[in-house]
Amino acid sequence: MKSVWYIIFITLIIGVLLLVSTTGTLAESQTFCGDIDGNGEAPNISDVTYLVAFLFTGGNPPPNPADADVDGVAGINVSDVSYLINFIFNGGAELSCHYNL
Ligand SMILES: [Ca+2]
Ligand SMILES: [Ca+2]
Repeated sequence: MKSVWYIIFITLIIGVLLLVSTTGTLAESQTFCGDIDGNGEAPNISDVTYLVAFLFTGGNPPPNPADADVDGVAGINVSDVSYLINFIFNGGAELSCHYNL
């Protein structure tokens, strides 16, 4: 559990750095479960960064909020961040978006 919080902390730092160094807008595209930043790419570190920024640093909301609710439990929170990190980097359980927000 401690390592999960470490990963979240590191991700938060990376997210802040990316937000500071990134400008521009996201292209409109069809999204899917885990495509939190809506760029049409498979869930990756940029989706984690986007979600962390939204939750903790006042970043933009996900284009399709249901795509960010990846843990199958209603609501977007740190559990979704943890679930997404586990899926991407640790071969965790499949994403389970909750489309009834
Ligand atoms: Ca994406
Ligand atoms: Ca959730």
